[in-house]
Amino acid sequence: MTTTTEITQERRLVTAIPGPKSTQALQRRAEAVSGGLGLTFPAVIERTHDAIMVDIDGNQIIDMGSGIGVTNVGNTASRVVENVIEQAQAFTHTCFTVAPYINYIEVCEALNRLTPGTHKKKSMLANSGAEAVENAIKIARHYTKRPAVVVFEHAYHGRTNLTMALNSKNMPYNDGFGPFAPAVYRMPLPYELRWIGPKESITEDALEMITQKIEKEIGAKNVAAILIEPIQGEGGFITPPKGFLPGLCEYATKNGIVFIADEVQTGFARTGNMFAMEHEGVVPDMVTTAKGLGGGLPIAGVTARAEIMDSVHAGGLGGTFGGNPVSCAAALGAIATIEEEGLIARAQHIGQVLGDGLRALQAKYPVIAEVRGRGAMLAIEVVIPGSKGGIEPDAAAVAKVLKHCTENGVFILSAGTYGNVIRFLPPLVISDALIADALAVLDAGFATL
Ligand code: PLZ
Repeated sequence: MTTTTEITQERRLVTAIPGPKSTQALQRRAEAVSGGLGLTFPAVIERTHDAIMVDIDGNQIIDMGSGIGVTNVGNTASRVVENVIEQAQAFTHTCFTVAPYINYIEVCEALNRLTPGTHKKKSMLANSGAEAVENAIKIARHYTKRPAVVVFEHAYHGRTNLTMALNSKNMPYNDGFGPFAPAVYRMPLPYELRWIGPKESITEDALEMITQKIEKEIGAKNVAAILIEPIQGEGGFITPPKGFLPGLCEYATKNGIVFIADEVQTGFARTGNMFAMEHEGVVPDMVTTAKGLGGGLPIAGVTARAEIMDSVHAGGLGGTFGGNPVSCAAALGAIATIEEEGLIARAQHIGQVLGDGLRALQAKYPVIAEVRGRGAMLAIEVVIPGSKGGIEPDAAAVAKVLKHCTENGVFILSAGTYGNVIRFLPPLVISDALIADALAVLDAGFATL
């Protein structure tokens, strides 16, 4: 078998998608795997490198999703792979709270250094984004001795019981899985395209509405945490208007509320900064990370002001696998790749190249109402032109365009509360040529509508 680094960075179809081998494997999947799991791309993957995935039929597929914003450093990035092999040969597990090891400490040091703010920080590690968010809320409640948590419309935070309570979308995440955890309050989000009030004063009006609701419906002194994604991921890359995140952070600080940034999808160079809160100079009290941190291996982090993290008694936080040494080795490889390969600048470059391409499509196809996002986290929202307000969501059109992309070997994800958003999360090492090729396929997809 060829090594992954020998995979040429080009799209190449040798069968239909799915090909015969994938079709057979997907039949086995249907027999063996729970029907509760979704399927976005119907091809079974065998090898990957940088921005190309190769399926078991030998098709080379352009990766515009990075496993939902995980392989920011590229698929099978060399520093990640080498670190994983070396660590697996040394040892694979002790449980950090039983017998510690150095790379867990090094990942915490890196998170403390890289997350926004120069104050004294401390971290803990977990296995998934949802687990990081659960821990963040546990810690914020313990520190403030307050119960309430404030979240936002269109938010997504995970699939565990507490994080389902934080989600804003019923189908498919929450439906039939309740009852959910209490003391969660959902606030309006300034979603510019769909905001009913005047757009000129959206930031001020949204902040006024939210702070009033907090005061009247909960009481600020009962709020442990305000939790927000700086750009909403599953919600459709909704990017709050300028001044909103700083205003919210300021309100939290004034009221002794822990301001938590869920940077699970936005973190690790994705948006053209190491963390998305940096775009407006916001310094959250606490940051949750996962996805891009591990460069493909499961790991998550909670990083916060030292006094918040240390407010918990010893033994109050933990878990068997959290910060597994192999995942920590991968994380150190991913972080080194971001810093040594200049991937923050690459994300900004992708934002320009891909953004220009998407804006050109918007000019050509009136169904594209908006191009939004930052850096290499961009999305387009698809609507029915001439519908009520001109913004009626068109999820069927998105499904049709993405079907075309799939059949032509380009993997692209949808998103959005209304399922009408196409989101782009390419590995940050993707070449301009592959971006251009993916855009051409997308263009042809829109032409089929
Ligand atoms: N917070 C902001 O984006 C995960 C979900 C995929 P886990 N988003 C992808 C799916 O269908 O389950 C996410 C996120 C933000 C938290 C999470 C949860 O991260 O690692 O999936 O638990």
